[in-house]
Amino acid sequence: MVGDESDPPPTTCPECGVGCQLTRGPDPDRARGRKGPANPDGRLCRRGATTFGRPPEAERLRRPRVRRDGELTPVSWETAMAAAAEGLADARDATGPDSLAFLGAPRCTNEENYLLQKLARLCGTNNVDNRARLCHDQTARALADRLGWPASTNGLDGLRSADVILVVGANPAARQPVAFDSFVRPAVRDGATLVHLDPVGNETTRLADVHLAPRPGTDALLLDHLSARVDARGGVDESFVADRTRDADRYREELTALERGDAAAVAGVDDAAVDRVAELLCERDRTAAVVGTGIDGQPPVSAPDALLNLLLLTGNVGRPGTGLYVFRGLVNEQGATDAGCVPDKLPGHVSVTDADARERVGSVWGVDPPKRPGLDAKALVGAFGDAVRAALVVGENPAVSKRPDEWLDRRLGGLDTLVLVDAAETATTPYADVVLPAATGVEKRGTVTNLDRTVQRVRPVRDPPGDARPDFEVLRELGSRLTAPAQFDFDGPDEAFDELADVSPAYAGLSVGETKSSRQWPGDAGSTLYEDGFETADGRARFVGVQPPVDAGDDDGLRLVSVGRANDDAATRGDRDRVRIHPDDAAARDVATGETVAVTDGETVVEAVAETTDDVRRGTAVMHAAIADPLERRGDPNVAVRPLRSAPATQE
Ligand SMILES: Nc1nc2c(c(=O)[nH]1)N[C@H]1C(S)=C(S)[C@@H](COP(=O)(O)OP(=O)(O)OC[C@H]3O[C@@H](n4cnc5c(=O)[nH]c(N)nc54)[C@H](O)[C@@H]3O)O[C@H]1N2
Ligand SMILES: Nc1nc2c(c(=O)[nH]1)N[C@H]1C(S)=C(S)[C@@H](COP(=O)(O)OP(=O)(O)OC[C@H]3O[C@@H](n4cnc5c(=O)[nH]c(N)nc54)[C@H](O)[C@@H]3O)O[C@H]1N2
Ligand code: SF4
Ligand SMILES: [Mo]
Repeated sequence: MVGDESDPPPTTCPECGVGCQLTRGPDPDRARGRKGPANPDGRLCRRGATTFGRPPEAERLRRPRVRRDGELTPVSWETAMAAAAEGLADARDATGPDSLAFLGAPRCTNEENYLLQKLARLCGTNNVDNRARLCHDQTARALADRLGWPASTNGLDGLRSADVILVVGANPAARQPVAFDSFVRPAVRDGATLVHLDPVGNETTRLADVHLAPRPGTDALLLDHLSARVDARGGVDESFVADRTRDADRYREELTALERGDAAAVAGVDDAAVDRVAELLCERDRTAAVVGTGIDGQPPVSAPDALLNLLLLTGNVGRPGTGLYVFRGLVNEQGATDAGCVPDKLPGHVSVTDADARERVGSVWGVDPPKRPGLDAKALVGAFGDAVRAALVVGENPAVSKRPDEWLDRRLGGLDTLVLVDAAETATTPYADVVLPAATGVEKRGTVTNLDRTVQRVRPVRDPPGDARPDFEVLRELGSRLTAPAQFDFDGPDEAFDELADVSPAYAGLSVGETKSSRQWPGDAGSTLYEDGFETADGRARFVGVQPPVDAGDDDGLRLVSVGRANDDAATRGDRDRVRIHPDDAAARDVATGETVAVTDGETVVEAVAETTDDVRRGTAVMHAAIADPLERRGDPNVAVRPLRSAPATQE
């Protein structure tokens, strides 16, 4: 039971990776902001203020259910847990540990994530992942491989002392609004220059001094081009490059081979504007970069690597006011990875192939974790019904996907056992064999780690509805049923955190006491990482080569850009239902603002309301992920937009 004290202690907003502090106010439906490291003014955004209503009370799951004769039937916790454990154990015994999949949980605490991956590994598999991670995968990999840690290099407060802030493929003004308003906006007010690099103008662009709108997918080329300009202008920080990096010579040789002007033409940006940004980078002392989902996921090209090259070339890593910020999405996306919910990494980002690391973890766990990396979230769902026979899904909704419905139906329906732990009914529930009702982030205890590595307390500010329980309890119970009970004999989250800090190099020495309510990892560094050296074998950061050439795309079609997330329950209809195109493209297609149009990849047709706007670069069509998803299934980035009135009648 949660006490009724008039000023309850604060908890961390469960809605996004910024990690604002909040508490219950006099109005039970509205959260009240409390000062914290990420919201120093105690501010909340609309989404945070309304978190108590998410998911809506009426949609909350209250009872455990088990499928009987085809129907999900309410049962006791004991019956549900027995069924869940039996389903997972049966698959493991019949087809081996790698026939299990563990998916989740960026919505869950560090302690819950720690338990989830420990459960997977003590069951004998590294098949544990979460899909939110994959949206920032290239950025995280670039950071980990080249600097040391897959996380923002600096604390949010560092943005206040930046001279130039480069926002790439992100819309923090709308998606991480309190971080934007508390750190970016004041920096700009004090004279910092905001450069927005995005094919679409959005809320963030409104504050920007320069907007570079490259063709989607050409960022790496544009960023390499910027580096070439900086080098040509003499803007390279030669002593930083000489003392702290390696492989710069080869990179700079490749830069000189880039054709002037050509790169700008392929990226479709004004060459003079590129020059202006290069000049800024040369003249100003401190540049920080903020990235979102828009520059990730374009293999074989890695735009984050090109961005990191640019920052290293200009000496913009390892000092306050510089660095690379990964503006993560979900509340504990950073912490889920840190805690080891990754198929190839143990807690603290050490490789499962590292024998010493396995042994160190094994000495605490009683057995060594498996050495073969598991499958990632995408591959796991792809193996459902084949190699994977049973899955535990904690706070994820894999039925929302870019894959065709029939494919998903076959995958999700092909499992022998699907155990779902969620706070609400989702599109995945109809496939579940066991459904366990979860408490949400405002109803449980533990810690979460935000987008600048700050570990903060989560405290229950109300009771969960019905029989819903914190994921921690569910995972502890499953762990003791499926593995050595002593390994899951935790008193509560604090004991699990201590074990996490014990086995994890990142968290080593970190403790988050009741009084000291936030700490940044790694425990021995300040908020700025790499001031004295990089966490690499030789302490230096490596340059990688100029990225391979990109295909600028087909000039006849419109290149589809999807923004937002399919699962954003806060998106307004106006946001969700429209397609935005440039006025010239609209005129060429005889499309007017406000009219209903068909957007098609040649196979799937999606109806949307047209909006013509200069915010969108020529040759692109911008849609919300909620309706754009079906158009992305074929992997062809081009779509046609035509007025519905001239669409051919469907055949009878
Ligand atoms: N209100 C609200 N806030 C949220 C969420 C929510 O559901 N609602 N979800 C949270 C989550 S989970 C996430 S992951 C974050 C997402 O946060 P963001 O990543 O900031 O989300 P988007 O608004 O989709 O911004 C992506 C940007 O990338 C741009 N882009 C697309 N392709 C390219 C390209 O090739 N190059 C470049 N440079 N840019 C490109 C798009 O035009 C778009 O402006 O938001 C978080 N915040
Ligand atoms: N096709 C497609 N795929 C996408 C995206 C897209 O736009 N389209 N977006 C990508 C992005 S950016 C993200 S972040 C992911 C998001 O994908 P998911 O994480 O799968 O989706 P969400 O709807 O954000 O959250 C899943 C569930 O968590 C539950 N939940 C909330 N709090 C708790 C809790 O404390 N415990 C438990 N057990 N459950 C809880 C909610 O009820 C919700 O049903 O999807 C990625 N994949
Ligand atoms: S910015 Fe994010 S963490 Fe802060 S109140 Fe808004 S949703 Fe919550
Ligand atoms: Mo996300």
